[in-house]
Amino acid sequence: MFGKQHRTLGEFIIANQDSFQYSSGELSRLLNGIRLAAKVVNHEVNKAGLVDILGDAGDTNIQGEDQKKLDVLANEKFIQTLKNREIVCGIASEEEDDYISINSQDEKHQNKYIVLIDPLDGSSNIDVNVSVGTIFSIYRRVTPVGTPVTLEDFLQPGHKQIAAGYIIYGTSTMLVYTTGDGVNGFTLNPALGTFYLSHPNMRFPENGKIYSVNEGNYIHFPQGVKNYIKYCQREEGDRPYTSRYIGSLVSDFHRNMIKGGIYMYPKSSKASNGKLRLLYECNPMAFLAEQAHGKASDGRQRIMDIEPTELHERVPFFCGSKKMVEKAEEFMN
Ligand code: AHM
Ligand code: MG
Repeated sequence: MFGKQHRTLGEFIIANQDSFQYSSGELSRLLNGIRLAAKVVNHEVNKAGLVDILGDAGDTNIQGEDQKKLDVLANEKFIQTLKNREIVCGIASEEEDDYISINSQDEKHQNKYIVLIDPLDGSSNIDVNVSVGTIFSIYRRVTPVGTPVTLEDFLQPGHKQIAAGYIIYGTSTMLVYTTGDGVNGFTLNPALGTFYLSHPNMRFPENGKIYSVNEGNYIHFPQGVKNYIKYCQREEGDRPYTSRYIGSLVSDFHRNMIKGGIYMYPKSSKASNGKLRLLYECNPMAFLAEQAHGKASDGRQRIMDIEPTELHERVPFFCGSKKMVEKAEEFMN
């Protein structure tokens, strides 16, 4: 059913923990926490259509519980699960204005890991039954263990990530992640509640034929981006390319990684840094892209080399098959 390999995510995490440079088993526990939260959120996402008959956000459902918007709910589930594990010292989320500092049980701030998440990305797609995703990024703290976390722990460049991944709630639910040793994808068997290794060693084709961008913003794009889009559409060689845009970063990225393609969210005359957030959208996707032999850039430099200055900072984002991103960069420079 899931190809030749029947290894579960849990087994895979344990089997690979020794290859990880800080092989304390803590990262494994953290990834297991994410695996659990993914299953809980998957359950909620799959019920989404029922919200219409059980009541809207803000209403009370038939069990007398307050209905919550799914992105709020996903945020709570991830935070709860990560807090309970005694591994994470700080969490930043798209849903929270400020970062959350977590005291370990003994209040001695012994936990070492920082997690940044976008609990439910592409959430405008939920109401119309289109795939959404969760994105996560993991770092070691830089301030000393034994002290509370500070903003400095969160503002690390992407190349310092020790793990990153996403969950895609699509026609099937998948968890795809990297710890810096390639990218592996696991598909959830909903009947058993178990993720199985279904996509070992995922790689972007070096070149592709899909471009993904919100072309409704075309007139606001910089000239270089407009020229690149025209290049994608020109009848020449292996072009025109196919345009595919779901409006859900995780889904567009996932398709492009499998089929070959480029995702773009450029800056525009309306948004000087584009829309996507560096710390919990672009950096984790960039880490995955590079580990999958693809590339991620802001048009000029490597995403993972950007020194962050703010928790919710935005950057232009070009990500996907290496040759396509390089070509787009040529047009922009
Ligand atoms: P969100 O975090 O508010 O969901 O926004 C991020 C999403 C991405 O998943 C998607 O690629 C992009 O926004 C779509 O934006 P637009 O509708 O402007 O094309
Ligand atoms: Mg988002």
